[in-house]
Amino acid sequence: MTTTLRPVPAVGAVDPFSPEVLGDPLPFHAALRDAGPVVPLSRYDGLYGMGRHADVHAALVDWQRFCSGAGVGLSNFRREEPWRPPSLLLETDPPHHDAPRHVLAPILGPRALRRLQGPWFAAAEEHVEDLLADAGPGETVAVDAMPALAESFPLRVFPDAVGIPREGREHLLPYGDHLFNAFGPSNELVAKGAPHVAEHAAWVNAQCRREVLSDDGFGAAIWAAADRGDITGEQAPLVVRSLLSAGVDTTVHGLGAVLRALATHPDAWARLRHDPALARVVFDEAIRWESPVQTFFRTAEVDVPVGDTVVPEGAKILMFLGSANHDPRRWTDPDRFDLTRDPSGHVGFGMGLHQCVGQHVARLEAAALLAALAARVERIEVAAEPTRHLNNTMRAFASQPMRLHLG
Ligand code: HEM
Ligand code: OVM
Repeated sequence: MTTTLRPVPAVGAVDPFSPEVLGDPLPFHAALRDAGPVVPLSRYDGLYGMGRHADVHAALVDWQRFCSGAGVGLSNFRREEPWRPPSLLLETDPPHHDAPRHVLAPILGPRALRRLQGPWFAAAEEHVEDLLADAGPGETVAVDAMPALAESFPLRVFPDAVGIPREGREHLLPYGDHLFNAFGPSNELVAKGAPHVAEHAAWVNAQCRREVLSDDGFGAAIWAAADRGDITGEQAPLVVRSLLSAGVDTTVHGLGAVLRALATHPDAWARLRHDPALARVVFDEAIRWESPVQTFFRTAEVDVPVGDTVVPEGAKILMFLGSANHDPRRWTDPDRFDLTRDPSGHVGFGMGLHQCVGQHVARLEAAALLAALAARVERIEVAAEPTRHLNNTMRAFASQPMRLHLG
């Protein structure tokens, strides 16, 4: 038998979780896509990476061969102890995935969310009024859009909708930040969060108990499903935990993305102001463009041939969602934020069985906040370059100084 030793392309030797790549991922993504449909990433033992849209899409819908049950981070749960009990949604395969997904999907679906539309649009108006205080038409208000809008608005509406108490909500963002770091390798970003995880996790876990939750939120609806026998009483708190894990930081940086897009594309802001129904396309194109969730891993259930490579059974494969969303093989002028394109088919919310079950919640938050801003703000101007917050999984902002010109 002859074995062909193919040289690892140079890009394969780069650490995708280094501060350099996390801070500026597009050049790495381009090299990865050009190196082939699947590329060994030699910095991590036995790891492969996929960066082209067609291959990432195909792998995400092929849950039989690219499984999630061994974890969707670098760590293989079949060999290593997970840092927390695995998610019943994200980190499972059928048949275990089925019941939790069937329970959660209608609770977060468009029909159920209609109840929140009025209250969230009103909350967004109040939020923007508070921010603009008594500034009038023609005046300008300087804000850092991250704390003032992207963080504070989701934190104002989402925990209430889940039904958790006010006390202790400051644990939510650091818990999510650590969780999303922990999908990556145990580098300095993980080490920085480690001393405080236990505290944050203990608080988050305590909020998942039925006695703690209000009787009209997503949390109560999950417990009602346990009463009906659709999931067990042991599963219910872990399903609530999925909301508190996946529902906060993601929307913060999703809103950060859309605010960045609108501040740097005044024509898009003008179009949105004239046609508020554009909010949905604006948000989805911003999710494609920025891809706030950059990566998730899968594990090969069997030997999987991809191009002229065989990904061996048990190997981890890193799916570069952000790269797929910028693949010129799929998108025209992919790095451009462009409202005239149809962003559907982007993988910023994933694809297939695990596609984001909370995406309607994220879209409603964005629609509410953008409508409230559009009603008062004529022009958004970048006041200074944004600063990044590095995370092993998320493309995140620390700050976005802006000037809001009131109309
Ligand atoms: C799954 C992104 C908001 C809850 C996912 C996945 C992605 C994603 C990429 C797929 C993971 C995979 O395939 O392994 C995002 C982004 C968001 C967002 C970019 C905001 C802009 C939310 C919100 C919630 C949520 C608001 C909760 C209300 C979940 C859950 C899953 C998930 C529970 C796992 C679903 C499953 O495995 O069946 N999300 N998400 N997400 N998301 Fe989101
Ligand atoms: C979960 C979970 C956690 C993080 C992310 C996510 C993006 C889901 O605990 O189910 O989806």
